[in-house]
Amino acid sequence: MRRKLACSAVGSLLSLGAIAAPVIYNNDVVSGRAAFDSTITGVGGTVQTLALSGLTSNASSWTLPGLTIRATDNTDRFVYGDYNGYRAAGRSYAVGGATIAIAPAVPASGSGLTFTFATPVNAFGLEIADWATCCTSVLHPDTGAPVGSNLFISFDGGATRIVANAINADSNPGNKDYDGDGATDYAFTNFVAAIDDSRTFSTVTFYGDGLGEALYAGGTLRWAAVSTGSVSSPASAPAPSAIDEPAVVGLAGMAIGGALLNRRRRLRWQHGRPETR
Ligand SMILES: [Ca+2]
Ligand SMILES: [Ca+2]
Repeated sequence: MRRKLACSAVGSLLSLGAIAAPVIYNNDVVSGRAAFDSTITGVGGTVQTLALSGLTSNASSWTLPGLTIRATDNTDRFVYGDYNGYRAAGRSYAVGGATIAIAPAVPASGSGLTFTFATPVNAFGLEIADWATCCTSVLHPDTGAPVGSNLFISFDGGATRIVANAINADSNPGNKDYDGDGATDYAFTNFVAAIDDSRTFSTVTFYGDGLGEALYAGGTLRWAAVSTGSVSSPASAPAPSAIDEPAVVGLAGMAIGGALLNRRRRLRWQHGRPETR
């Protein structure tokens, strides 16, 4: 009996861990869009898309159908209508619309963009241009983020997810051999997204921390609101009736506490400080 309970507890712990994990995308734009859309429609969701166009350049906010975008630090931003002329040239790796300039500075979060939705969402993706052209050796002792040029998505100012890390140009998944000649084509376009189906959120912030790096974000935006747990929790998650609830709450607390402790430990090592416990 005791052994049976222990096995059941481990199963619950793993399931709870799966529920808590956000789903992250970092792909070239073509496969990224497809993967995101497939995930959303696969759980019965509807993908909303908006190809950015007609945005006023050197402005700090833009009101659009279904959402507003603003520069998080309220500074004016340049709008790049067709990054590198890829759309005009018919390139498959072109971002799908205009992009807004981001020049990562300290604090990095302020140099990004804030998206506020009329109807709350829990899945959000956007297209990036010119990421990882430089600044992939930047240290981040202030935040504990990995070395390099990182991209982040945060829902409602809560937990911030690193959706991409570049330590060189080849870290950008949009730099690949598109024409099949055996040599990488350095397109410097990619798609990043995050899904947090624990609940829904009204604002999403996006930013990068590659200090000195210029990048552009937007293109075709994608968003959705999926059912709670539908993406992160596999269909094999235990039925609620099969679980002793107080025990699960305790295990969830332990799992979260353990994860936080591990994260703290990792951050300490990244800061180069000794363990204190
Ligand atoms: Ca760049
Ligand atoms: Ca090539």
